[in-house]
Amino acid sequence: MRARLHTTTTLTLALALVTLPLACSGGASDSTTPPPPAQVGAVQGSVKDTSGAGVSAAGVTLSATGQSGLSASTGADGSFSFTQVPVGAWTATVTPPTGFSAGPQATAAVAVVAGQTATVNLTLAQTGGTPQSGNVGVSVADFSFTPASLTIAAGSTVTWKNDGQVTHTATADGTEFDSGNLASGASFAHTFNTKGTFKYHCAIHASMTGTITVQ
Ligand SMILES: [Cu+2]
Repeated sequence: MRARLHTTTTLTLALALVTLPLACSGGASDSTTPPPPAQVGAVQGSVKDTSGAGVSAAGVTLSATGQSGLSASTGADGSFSFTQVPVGAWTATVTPPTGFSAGPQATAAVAVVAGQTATVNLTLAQTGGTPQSGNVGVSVADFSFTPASLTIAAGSTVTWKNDGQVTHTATADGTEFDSGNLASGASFAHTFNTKGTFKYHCAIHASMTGTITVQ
């Protein structure tokens, strides 16, 4: 008798547990609400080179699944803007003009919200031409170096700055340099006096690699 009572109680409890989530999920349907009218927002931003200078006359496109693409061109200061962009998840991509190459920051995701202006900043790496000299910056992000490939004149100093949120390093594959751990916001400089190609990586994230070519 005692055993039977126990079984019944357990069964009731189990049923209550099964029924509870069903009761909670009921009534969530809002099929009576009419669909909202098409809504739009705006996107603005800039295209810069790795020294922070604006890149003019660069083509920027916005694309999103199920939407027609939008395109614009950067002004003299590298800025661009889009208006009347349908709400949704868009991807902004810059096509590098002559003298520039697309780095990991040539594409960025941008969420467009009704009535609001989203900002997206893109970065291109300089290519060819004379090697950079003096103080040259490399941005360390989560999880890439920009520019990943850099050509400098012998005697130039490269400064890596951790613009990401997590700790990274700039560590030569050889023995030329090693920043040690760079916390978010920290930087490390190394002067390259010897010509050659120096590959490096992040000692924490093996997929982060870069190359410094000294001419
Ligand atoms: Cu890293």
